[in-house]
Amino acid sequence: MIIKNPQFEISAVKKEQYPKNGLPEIVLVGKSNVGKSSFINTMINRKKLARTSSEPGKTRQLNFYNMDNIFYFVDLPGYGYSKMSKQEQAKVGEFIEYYLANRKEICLIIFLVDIRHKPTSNDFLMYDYVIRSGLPCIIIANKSDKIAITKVEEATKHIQNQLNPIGDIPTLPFSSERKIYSDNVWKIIEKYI
Ligand SMILES: Nc1nc2c(ncn2[C@@H]2O[C@H](COP(=O)(O)OP(=O)(O)O)[C@@H](O)[C@H]2O)c(=O)[nH]1
Ligand SMILES: [Mg+2]
Repeated sequence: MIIKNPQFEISAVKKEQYPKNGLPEIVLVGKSNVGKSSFINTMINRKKLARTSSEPGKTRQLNFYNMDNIFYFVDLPGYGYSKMSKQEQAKVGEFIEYYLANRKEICLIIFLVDIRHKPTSNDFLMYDYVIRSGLPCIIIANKSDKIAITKVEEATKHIQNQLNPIGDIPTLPFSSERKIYSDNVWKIIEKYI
């Protein structure tokens, strides 16, 4: 899919501000710095439509990016930000859980982890919320440019084995530096919209 006119629509801090047009939403979930904003930019070939700096203060902010009035990418606050207090982190977790459980427009959750590392305890916790929400989900093993290209398939499989040993959740490599992975992700996204 080629998005012609991607637009940042709103940073919503309360649910009254969420879009009311009923377009399907594809939600990016992952810890701070894993590459959620970069993922959006790479998928639409823009350098900085989605802001890639983490703003740990804005724990309840959802950024809605309108993709040609076909769907939204929704950039969620990252969890596990090291400078956040335990209390703040718990609040982010609750907020994300509430949004996932109640927002009818969500058609797919894109769960990002770092291909180089074992998922963190926060990753496992958040993955659990995602699965319990019952919503369709895919796992993205991001930053795959950081490992040798010949290791990517094996490392992706390894991430899947850790999070989803049954193997029923599609798990794909991705990199904001290497464009080659976007097409496969687009194919999946198109199916869910
Ligand atoms: N090498 C590499 N760096 C990445 C990739 N994706 C994101 N980054 C970098 O990781 C940092 C955090 O990215 P960002 O998109 O802001 O993460 P977010 O907090 O999850 O939204 C930035 O410095 C990005 O340039 C990737 O696929 N490969
Ligand atoms: Mg971000």
